[in-house]
Amino acid sequence: NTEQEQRRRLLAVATRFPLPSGCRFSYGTAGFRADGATMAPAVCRAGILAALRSVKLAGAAVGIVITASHNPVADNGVKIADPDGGMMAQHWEPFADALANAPDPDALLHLVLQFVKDESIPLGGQDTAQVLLGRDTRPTGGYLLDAALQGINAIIGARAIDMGILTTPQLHWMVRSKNKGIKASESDYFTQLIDSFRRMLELVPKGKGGDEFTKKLFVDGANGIGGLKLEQIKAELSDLDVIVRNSGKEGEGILNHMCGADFVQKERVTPHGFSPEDVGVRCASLDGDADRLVYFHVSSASDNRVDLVDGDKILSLFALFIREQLDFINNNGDQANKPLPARLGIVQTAYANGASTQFLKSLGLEVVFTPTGVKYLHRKALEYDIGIYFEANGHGTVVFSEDFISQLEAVSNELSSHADTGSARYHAAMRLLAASQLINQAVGDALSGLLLVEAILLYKGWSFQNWCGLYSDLPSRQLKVKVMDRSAIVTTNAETKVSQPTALQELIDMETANYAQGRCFVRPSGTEDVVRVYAEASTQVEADSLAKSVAHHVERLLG
Ligand code: G16
Repeated sequence: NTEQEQRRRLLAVATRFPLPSGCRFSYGTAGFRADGATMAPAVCRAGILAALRSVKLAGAAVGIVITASHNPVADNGVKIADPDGGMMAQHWEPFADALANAPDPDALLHLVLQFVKDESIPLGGQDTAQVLLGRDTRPTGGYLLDAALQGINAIIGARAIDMGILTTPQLHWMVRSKNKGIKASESDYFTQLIDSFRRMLELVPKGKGGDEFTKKLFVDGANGIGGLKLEQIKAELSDLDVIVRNSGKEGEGILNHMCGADFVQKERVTPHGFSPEDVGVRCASLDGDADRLVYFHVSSASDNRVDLVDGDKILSLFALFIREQLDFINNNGDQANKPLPARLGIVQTAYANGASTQFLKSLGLEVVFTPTGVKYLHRKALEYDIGIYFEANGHGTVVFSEDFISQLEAVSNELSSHADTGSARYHAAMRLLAASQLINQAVGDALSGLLLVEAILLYKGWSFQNWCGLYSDLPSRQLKVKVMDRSAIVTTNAETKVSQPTALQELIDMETANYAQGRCFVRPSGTEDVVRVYAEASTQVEADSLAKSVAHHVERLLG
């Protein structure tokens, strides 16, 4: 019977993908991640989990991406997307952890059956689940995709749909679109991006003064999937002259090695393939699965340092633009027009440069903090009519509430019915509608983020320097420390304080007190086996020294 068949399938797949002895997987900041060669059991079980999640949610599409994002090429991992395109709901994480670590087939079967009972998941039906799959360009991707497929197929009634080699945000977008009943292929994704980008450009006021914008843009593709996808569409972006380096093509270099958003943001030097000769050109950098975006400029012709525009400054640009459009809509001097009240919220993490937070607050914006991880920021941003979130490392997006979008549509319809399509109010409403189409509302997306940045710079007539000069970052330093067991560090207060070991926070406070504008925190990474140390101070030498002394304390206390 069906129940027996279900048990048989689960036991069979668990037998095919045994957990190696001594192996322990942990659901971290963005799913499971480790050496790609060891990942098959965790990925197979993520397949089981995704299928169960889809059954639980009445067959809504769920997503799996095989990627280790910014990590080195030998690593791999798995990210799971919920039906709204966001990260998997956090209350399923303990089950994900337990399932990945079930020591033998019987334990796995018992765990699944118990969970299915507790969550009232109706197993055994036909066509009860669908899971969309994507993977990045890592060499272990194909083999891990097969493990995921076997996991999904272990659940009766589950259908796996392989969407191919994609950026992570493409797959999240596809899951969201499919569940909204919108066409969800890769070409639909590109069409939406290109069309809304063009609409943004059509709305740039003619003859706007101070035009410092230049068409040329160099993009560091991290030798990953983002560069390859950008190559596919760049011919359609005729207002830009895009040149992709580290594009991921054969022979260009190794994924994320000396290149990519993580490298540029942490090291503040030019990525591989860029040189001092690039002075004066606007440059952008993506990470390996294209869910992070930073910009940079080669500082001088004599060395390889860069001026960085990180996630905080991308956020600031988006916030300025959106606030300006809201002002056009609301302060139009015509009493007949009803205002459009919108709660605009900014979400950051402890890594946000202190100068960025001060800048945003000086604009009168509401700024809130969450722990590191898109899963926390995204959820917080959804509490607003317009929520803008970014991590300093370049992960972020803008989310618009459905209610606010309907109100914008009502404003634009009303104005066009009065033949008022030349007004600033109309143009502002249309710009926000185009931006809501351009930006990927499922998750941070380097490609859609890049196009929104370019459209806003063009609209403002801004050069890289205009943008970079919005405020000056406080000098900062980030270090990684290898310890025996990073889980020994427990943090609180959006990761700004260590609650365990208590001695560590006392030492951090003591060190920080020695520096003007000093700020420092430590936290265990959820994607790498390291503890991260972040320090800020009024000079670079001081930020370096604060980070170094705190890193020593971490090493000494945790071995
Ligand atoms: C993932 C998460 C991000 C997070 C980053 C680093 O990014 O999606 O939200 O900032 O990990 O996390 P941690 O400091 O815990 O290692 P990605 O680009 O690696 O998928």
